[in-house]
Amino acid sequence: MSSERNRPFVYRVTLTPESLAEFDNHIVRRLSSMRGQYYDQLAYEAMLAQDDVILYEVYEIVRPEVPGELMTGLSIVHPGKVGDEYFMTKGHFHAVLETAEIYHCLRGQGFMLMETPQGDWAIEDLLPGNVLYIPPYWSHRSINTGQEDLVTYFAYPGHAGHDYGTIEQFGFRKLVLERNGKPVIVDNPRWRPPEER
Ligand code: S6P
Ligand code: ZN
Repeated sequence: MSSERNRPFVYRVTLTPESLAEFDNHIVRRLSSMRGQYYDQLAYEAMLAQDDVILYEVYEIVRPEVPGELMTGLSIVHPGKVGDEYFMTKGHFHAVLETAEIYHCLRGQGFMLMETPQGDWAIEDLLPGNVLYIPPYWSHRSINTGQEDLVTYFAYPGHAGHDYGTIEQFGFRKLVLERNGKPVIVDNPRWRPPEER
């Protein structure tokens, strides 16, 4: 396959088993990989004791990790909650902060929560047809607030890399929780402004 990929190529994002088999990598993230990330730790431990459920999956077309290339693929966040906090991705900064990313929402409903190293934050809808442009410096986490899979197609520079450490330590500035059947945005008590870290 790799030699063919020095020429233009097509792949599909139709989500059929055949189309998913065209991706190079399939990453599966389970509840156990998110210890400390959900604010309700009792709910987290109780849920994990029952089952190490799959929270989200990523299908990647792998390209050389160099400027000029693009990493592309599908991110699929399953529906569900840990306590009253929706299933979400870990979230990350790009290791090379000066790199942007686009997400095109194909199915489902949810949000992208974003934050800069200075603590500025933003949230945008992920709804079918929406294309979200994430400029350089903004960390990002997808959150599924719906009843079905939240499916997004992403593209970002080949050399961007991932930095998960800051988010693991402090989380994002905001949490998205369910209240009376609806998503609400609240402050994350674990978050600290950069000058207090
Ligand atoms: C990579 C891009 C996506 C995420 C995926 C999973 O830059 O943003 O491919 O990797 O949505 O999220 P995370 O935070 O676990 O990498
Ligand atoms: Zn990214």
